[in-house]
Amino acid sequence: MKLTGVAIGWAIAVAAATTAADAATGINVQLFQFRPGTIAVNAGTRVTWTNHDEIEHTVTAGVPAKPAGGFDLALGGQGATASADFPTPGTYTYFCRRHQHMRGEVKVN
Ligand SMILES: [Cu+2]
Repeated sequence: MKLTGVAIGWAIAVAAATTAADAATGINVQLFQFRPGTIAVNAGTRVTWTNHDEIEHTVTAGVPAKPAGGFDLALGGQGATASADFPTPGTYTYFCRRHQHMRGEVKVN
């Protein structure tokens, strides 16, 4: 009984640590929005998008009139994830090719 309690406590601690890491470098795609819309990370960070919608989205560098070509990630449905590395400081705008009102920004320091 006591051992079970210890195991559960450990599992919760690991889950909390994982959530904190994801909050710093993760973006949720939900209800046709990138959340948060702007994220600030340090150079060299890998940013991961997670799709919570049942339909497909993309994470495409640039703006609809002028795709930047740096990345074009498919988020194939609910639960799909995709990542991009940001080695160079700058401001990187992105959008969804399927729903061009969906916009986001990664600020790399
Ligand atoms: Cu979309």
